[in-house]
Amino acid sequence: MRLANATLGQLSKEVSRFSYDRNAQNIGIVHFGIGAFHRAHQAWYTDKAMDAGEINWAILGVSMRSADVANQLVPQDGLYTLSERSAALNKTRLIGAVQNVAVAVREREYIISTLAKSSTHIASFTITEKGYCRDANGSLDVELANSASFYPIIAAALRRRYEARLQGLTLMSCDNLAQNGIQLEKLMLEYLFHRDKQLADWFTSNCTCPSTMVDRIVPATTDNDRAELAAQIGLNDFGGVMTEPFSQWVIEDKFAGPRPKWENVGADLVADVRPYETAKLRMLNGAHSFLAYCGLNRGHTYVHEAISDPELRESVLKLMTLEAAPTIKAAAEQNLTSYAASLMNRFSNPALAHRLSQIAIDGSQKIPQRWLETLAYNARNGRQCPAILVGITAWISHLQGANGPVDDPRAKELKSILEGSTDKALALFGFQKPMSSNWIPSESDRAIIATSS
Ligand code: NAI
Ligand code: CS2
Repeated sequence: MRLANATLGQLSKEVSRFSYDRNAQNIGIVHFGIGAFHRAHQAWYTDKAMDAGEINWAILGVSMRSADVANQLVPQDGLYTLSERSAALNKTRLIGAVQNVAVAVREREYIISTLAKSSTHIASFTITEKGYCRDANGSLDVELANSASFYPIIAAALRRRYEARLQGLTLMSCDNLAQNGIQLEKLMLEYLFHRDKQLADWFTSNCTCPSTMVDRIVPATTDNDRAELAAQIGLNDFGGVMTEPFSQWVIEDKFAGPRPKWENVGADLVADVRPYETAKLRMLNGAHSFLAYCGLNRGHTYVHEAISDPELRESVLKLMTLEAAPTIKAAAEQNLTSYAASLMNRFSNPALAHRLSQIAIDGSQKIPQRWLETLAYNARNGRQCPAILVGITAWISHLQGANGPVDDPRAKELKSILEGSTDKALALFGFQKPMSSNWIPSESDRAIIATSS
């Protein structure tokens, strides 16, 4: 039997559940990219906020590329479960925050009209780094944006809100981009200048794009996960997500209108997100990408396997503490040494089957903010980054097919450039610094490189 409103009586009593009345909740948020992460992070916070008394913050999820998640959740009345897993924990909660899921290619008008309602205040995004349609210089690729992106949908909804003299929208990126709100605002304005100049001024004065730092490790759910989950909860849940106990959400407090009181359920509303996002992107995500490319090259499948490889472990610690941490202007309450130690523990979680191949996807969209910012900062200060250089070597062998087909929007471009020249490849990202001229790999670097080439 499948999880749905009608079968909740069969759901195991071990599964914790919300107590608010879903039928009394209007949609207040339209979320683009309703993948695993949104369901395990923002929707989880919003579910808790509604359980704490917030009203009219139900979520309409939008899938831009396929009907998969709609097929998972719509027959389940939007219901799914979230399982927090570690060596000592397996805790499952029923989530009711997602009211419906729409597929952009066939429900465009429904999505636009929902965004244009006075009761909708926030459009949020987890559409992957490539979903923002940026070119190599970080500007909008207008042709790509006009093809199958969220930009035309948002522009059409903003036009209706403008003509109806409604309040503007808050556009909130929850993707792993540096200064994600600033980038989204810049790109949205570039689109409006092309598409609807008059609206550009209204957008600037009436809409906001807060930056966020989002952190929760959420591997793609596998069929095996779903089978284990069914046995555990007593129903089939095709939309279930698996994650770690840890979660963090730091949000710039800059909203065009109302928002849920996420601060009452564990999120942090701050004036400046930068210290948190820089630490997270350069330390956690920088280490993740290192483990992905070097771990795959050394025959590992999962993060927890790669982090227990002594040579990789040593290099990851160096990358986080000696290369990334010195580039971060930490906030008073941040302790980057204990942050690195906590990351090592999180990476070691044996209950999360986090595939290195999932992290290896879209490296061209990830490496700039995860490694190149660190590299450039240290190069300006006369310091080397041997661990990152080892990572780049492994990434290059990945791009040349060492681990099978390469899933990256710029795979062809990079592969054609890769005649063994690291600098040429990095120049693609506008990264011109000479970086490997006098680098002498250490013994353990050489060991890792040997398995990477
Ligand atoms: P997912 O694969 O489950 O979902 C990706 C979503 O993005 C899907 O809805 C897909 O349709 C959409 N998408 C993919 N390419 C797109 C494009 N070119 N244009 C528009 N939409 C597109 O992945 P997941 O786990 O939900 O992660 C999504 C994003 O969330 C990541 O790329 C990252 O930026 C962020 N994130 C993920 C975390 C995780 O551990 N999974 C943790 C922190 C952030
Ligand atoms: C991972 C991230 O797939 C990847 O690129 O590095 O999704 C990572 O799991 C999250 O940023 C953790 O918060």
